[in-house]
Amino acid sequence: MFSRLFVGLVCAVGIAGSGGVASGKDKIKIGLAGPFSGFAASFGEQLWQGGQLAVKHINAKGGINGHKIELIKADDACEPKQAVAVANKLTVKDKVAAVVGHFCSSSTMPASTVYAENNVLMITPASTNPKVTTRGLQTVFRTCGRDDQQGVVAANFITQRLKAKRIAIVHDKDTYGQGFADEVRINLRKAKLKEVLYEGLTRGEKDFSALVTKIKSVKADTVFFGGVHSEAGPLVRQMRQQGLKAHFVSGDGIVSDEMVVTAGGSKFVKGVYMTFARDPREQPAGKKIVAEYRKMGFEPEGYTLYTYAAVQAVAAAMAATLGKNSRPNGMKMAKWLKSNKVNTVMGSRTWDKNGDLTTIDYVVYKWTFESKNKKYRELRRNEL
Ligand code: ABU
Repeated sequence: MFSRLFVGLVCAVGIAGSGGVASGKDKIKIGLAGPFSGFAASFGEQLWQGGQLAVKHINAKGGINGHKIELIKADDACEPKQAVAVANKLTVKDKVAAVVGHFCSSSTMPASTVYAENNVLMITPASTNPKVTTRGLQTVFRTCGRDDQQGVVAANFITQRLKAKRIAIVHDKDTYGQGFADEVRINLRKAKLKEVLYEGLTRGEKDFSALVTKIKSVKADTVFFGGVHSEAGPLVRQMRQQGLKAHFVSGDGIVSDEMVVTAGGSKFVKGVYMTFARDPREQPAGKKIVAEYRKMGFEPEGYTLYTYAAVQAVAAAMAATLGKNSRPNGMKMAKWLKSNKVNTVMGSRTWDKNGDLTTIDYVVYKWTFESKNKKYRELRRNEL
């Protein structure tokens, strides 16, 4: 409602596009929205570090068509209502030209409606629920993959490599966690593996002993968990403490060092499998930037480089579509991104008509703790 009123106001004063630069040397404001507090704050830090360094590098080269970028940090705490409030603030008060974020699919979806209504381009680096990009919002993009793609890889791994016979599926009842678990379930069933347990836990709970007892009682040889580290860590620790040796498989919701912290130590996480796209830290395009992060004392794990890439995509689309003395226009930028490639820190990227990447590169990782910068690595062929 609030955002619709704003659209009306914008039209009434005759501004053609979204907020942001008008002329001269005005700064271009870009929102960086994510969970900077709460259970997913470690992911928020990945997003912030990714966005900040990208902006620093772009500004050092003169900015976008001569305009420097100002990054506006906005904390949604992965709470959908707070995410909508953040989206309204970024569009109405801050008048950002584009948004990089959010992190949680359950926040990204309602926030993206606000951005679309206000003609503001939004690129999420990390929200993987398919519905983020399949609701017909033209200005919504992502630099990560989707859980229907990730679900196929996880299910194939569980059936073909682990050769699981008795799978327990656990999820956190969240848009991402349950959605991903359901994609895995669909693909396991296609492979004729019906789960022996399908159970939702409550986010924020720390005592999973009753759930572990249940998993033991159904004699699961493998547990798939759809959710994030805040519950995955305690769950795997309590499984091991109760003597349950079943394989533990999860996804990109645990690609944070916080997985080790929440589990209570590497001995509980060692051997955990997870699906995630191919590690951009290993790609030639990002080598120098990865080295720069490490020099700063920050390991660009998880979604850091995805956020850097999202800022690069915003900058490229804006540079190509921003006329002299005009304002950034979400629809124009979106159209440009759907028909051009962007060279990013992760390599060259292109997007389809929904705003999804045309590259699908999910693989399986194992937490092996081989070195300080390599706590998890891609599984080799035929390796378990
Ligand atoms: N994709 C990992 C967790 C973020 C989300 O999609 O909710």
